[in-house]
Amino acid sequence: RQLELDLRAALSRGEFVVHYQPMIEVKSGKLSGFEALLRWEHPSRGLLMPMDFFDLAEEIGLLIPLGRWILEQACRDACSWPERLRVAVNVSASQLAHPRLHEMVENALAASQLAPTRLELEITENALLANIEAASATLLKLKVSGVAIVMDDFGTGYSSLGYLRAFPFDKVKIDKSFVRDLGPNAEGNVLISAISQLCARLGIGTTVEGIETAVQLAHIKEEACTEAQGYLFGEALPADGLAAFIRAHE
Ligand code: G
Ligand code: G
Ligand code: MN
Ligand code: NA
Repeated sequence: RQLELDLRAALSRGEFVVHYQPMIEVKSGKLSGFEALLRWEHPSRGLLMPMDFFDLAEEIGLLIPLGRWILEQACRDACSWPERLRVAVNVSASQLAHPRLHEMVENALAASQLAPTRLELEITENALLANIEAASATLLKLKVSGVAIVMDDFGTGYSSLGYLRAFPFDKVKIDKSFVRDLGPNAEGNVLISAISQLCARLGIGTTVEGIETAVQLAHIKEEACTEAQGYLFGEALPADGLAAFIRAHE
C-alpha cells in the first residue's frame, strides 16, 4: 500500500500543512478567529483532505503524533495574529482518550507562548461519547488551564442535552446540516433557534457552521447565535495568506 508508506513518512518530510478558516462574530460581523484544518501536500496526488487519509492515519497510530504536531503548529501560527483572534483546533477521539492530552496542550502553549484563552479545542459529541470517563477528567483540567472547550458538529451524534451541563463547554458548534434547510418555517430554523436559546441560557456560545449565503446569515442574525463560519466568510486559507485576510477584516 503506497499511500500507507507515504503517510508514515509525511510528518518527517514536512508534508502536512494547516489551513485556517475564519470564524465571525455574528453581532459585530468582526473576525473572531480561525479554525485549524489539516491538509496533506502529497508529492504526487496533490492537496489531500483529512477524509482522504484520517482513517488510515488512525489505523497506523499516527493520530497522536500528528495531533501533537497540529496543536504546536496552530499555537505557533496564532501567535503572529492580533491578540483578539483565537485559534480552534480539532481534537480526535484517540487524542481525547489519551491520558496525556492535557500535557500535550500545555506543552504546545508553553512552546509558543500563546495565551491559553486564545486556544479553543473542538471535540465532537461522538468522540466524547466514546471516552466519557477519560474525557471528563481531561476536559476539566484543560478548562482550569484557561483553554476553551467546544462541542463540534452538535446535532449529528447521539449525546443528550444533559452533556451541555455535565461537561464544561464554552461553546457549541451547530452542524452545517441544520443550515442547509434554513428558511422561513424550515426545520433547520426551529432547531438553530432552540439550540442557540438553550445554550445562551446556559451561558454557552453557539457557532453556526456552513453559512454560505447572505440569506442564511440574515436568518441566524435573528437568533441567539454568537458566531458563524462558512464559505460566505471564507474557506480555509494557508497560514501565509492570513495576514492579508486579517487586514481586510479590520
Ligand atoms: O475542511 P475539512 O475537509 O478539513 O474537514 C473535514 C473534517 O476533518 C472535519 O470534520 C474536521 O473537523 C476534520 N479535521 C480537519 N482538521 C483536523 C485536525 O487537525 N484534527 C482532527 N481531529 N480533525 C480534523
Ligand atoms: O470540524 P468540522 O467538522 O466542522 O470541519 C469543517 C468542515 O466543513 C471542513 O470540511 C470544511 O471545509 C467544511 N466547511 C466549512 N465551511 C463550509 C461551508 O460553508 N459549506 C460546506 N458545505 N462545508 C463547509
Ligand atoms: Mn471543527
Ligand atoms: Na463541525
